[in-house]
Amino acid sequence: MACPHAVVRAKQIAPEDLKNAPESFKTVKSKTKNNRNLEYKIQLYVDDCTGCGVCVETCPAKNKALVFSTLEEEHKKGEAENYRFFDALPENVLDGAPEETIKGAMFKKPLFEFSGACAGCGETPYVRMMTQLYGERMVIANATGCSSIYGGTFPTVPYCKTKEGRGPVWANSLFEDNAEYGFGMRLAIDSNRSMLKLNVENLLQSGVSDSLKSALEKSLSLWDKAGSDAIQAQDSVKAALKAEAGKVSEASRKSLRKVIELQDYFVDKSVWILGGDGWAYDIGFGGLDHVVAMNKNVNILVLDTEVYSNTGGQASKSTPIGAVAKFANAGMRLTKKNLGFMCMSYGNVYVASISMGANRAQTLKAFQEAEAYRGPSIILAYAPCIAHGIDMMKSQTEEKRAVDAGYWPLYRYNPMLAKDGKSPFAWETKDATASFQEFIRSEGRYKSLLKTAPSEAEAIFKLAEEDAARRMSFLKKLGDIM
Ligand SMILES: Cc1ncc(C[n+]2csc(CCOP(=O)(O)OP(=O)(O)O)c2C)c(N)n1
Ligand code: SF4
Ligand code: SF4
Repeated sequence: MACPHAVVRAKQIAPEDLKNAPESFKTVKSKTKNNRNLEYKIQLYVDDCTGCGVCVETCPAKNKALVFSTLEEEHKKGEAENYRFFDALPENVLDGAPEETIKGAMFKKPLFEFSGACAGCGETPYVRMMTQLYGERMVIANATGCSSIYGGTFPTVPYCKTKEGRGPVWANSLFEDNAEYGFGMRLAIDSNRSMLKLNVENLLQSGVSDSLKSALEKSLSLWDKAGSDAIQAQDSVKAALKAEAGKVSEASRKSLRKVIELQDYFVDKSVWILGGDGWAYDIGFGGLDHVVAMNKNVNILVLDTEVYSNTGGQASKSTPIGAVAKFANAGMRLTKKNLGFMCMSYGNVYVASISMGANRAQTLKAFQEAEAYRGPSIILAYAPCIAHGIDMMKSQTEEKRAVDAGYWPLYRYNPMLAKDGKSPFAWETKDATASFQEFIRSEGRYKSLLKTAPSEAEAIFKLAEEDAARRMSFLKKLGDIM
């Protein structure tokens, strides 16, 4: 889950699929409850490993399961043949490991792989995970920033597809209008789906073959579902539509043509609007605010590095007090904007603040709830970056340190719970177990204040701690008042 470059993959494998495995391809018995005697394998795609070391550092075992090795050594051991064999094996074998669990989600093929992000990037594990969950039917509007550069620097594109040809649809618009861009995609999908439904109803009325009729009726009965049943039903409709061509009456021909044109819309798309804090908190904020207030089903993922990373680390309204950034050379002096609260104040917006390395289960839950909520959702994801002046091998453990030190909050606000008479706000941040001062002073972006504003540094560090405590205590109280 932690590898920023999707190099570490896990699969369950049916024993019969191992018949032609290379000799060096080792597996162990899968521990899931399955009745196919499945084997389990973690494979590294060694040729695409950046050597960032995040996996080594993140491994929770006392005796680390992973150790550094050279590419030459791994080639000698046959790992190139191994990953090629692994890649060709059936994907998404989820027996005994439902997609809702971390294990199940990680058995799914990442549909974002080997991007050009910096080694150890804190943003990309979130993007990869999002594609494992929804990539087969997702549409992405990407704000300009690191995520658009590693997301699509032509001619390479890290977004990929399954063997069936399904994968994310991705596009990048301007920095200043990305939320609106994704909103437009939502409106277009909604319009295409209503047009499709209308034409299916016309077709059923004017008469079609029994096989097409039953396939269409099945898909209509799953209209609001997006799971594998709905995808299979859509595939059956597509096959039946192909067989129907040339057979239908004159009266049905126009509707049939329209249904064929829109046949990929039986299953709803999952719309994701991505970008950094420079986009979401600053330059694209007006549009983002407008879009969440429109109450349409869009998901927004803010990759929060607390600076404009792609242009070299300028301060944004997400930069906290004391952090040194461009345009805040002597340390940021104003508090970090509370974007989560601003969105929560509407009451109809799903909001989550997450940090993968601190709580993987909460991260997964936030993605799942955001996607399941049929209104606007926003996830604020803490993302360490080279601009923070840290050892990027520690990007995931730094996410945990930030939460342990009371620097970054974990919470979820789910409007659905309020509808059921429950409290919509879940405060998931434990009281700090580590020193705030130690945490910030270990990062270059704060430490450098001792050089850029030596006479004020100590006072500003104190202010930074007080301000973080104030923000935490404000958020913590929301459970009682929201
Ligand atoms: C209106 C506008 N202003 C400035 C830029 C230049 N620009 C491109 S990416 C970027 C930084 C993006 O920062 P952020 O949104 O925080 O994303 P990150 O790179 O941190 O992922 C800037 C300033 C632009 N493309 N458009
Ligand atoms: S070293 Fe980095 S890129 Fe290579 S497998 Fe580990 S986490 Fe992934
Ligand atoms: S600059 Fe930061 S956010 Fe951008 S790719 Fe590098 S580590 Fe990731």
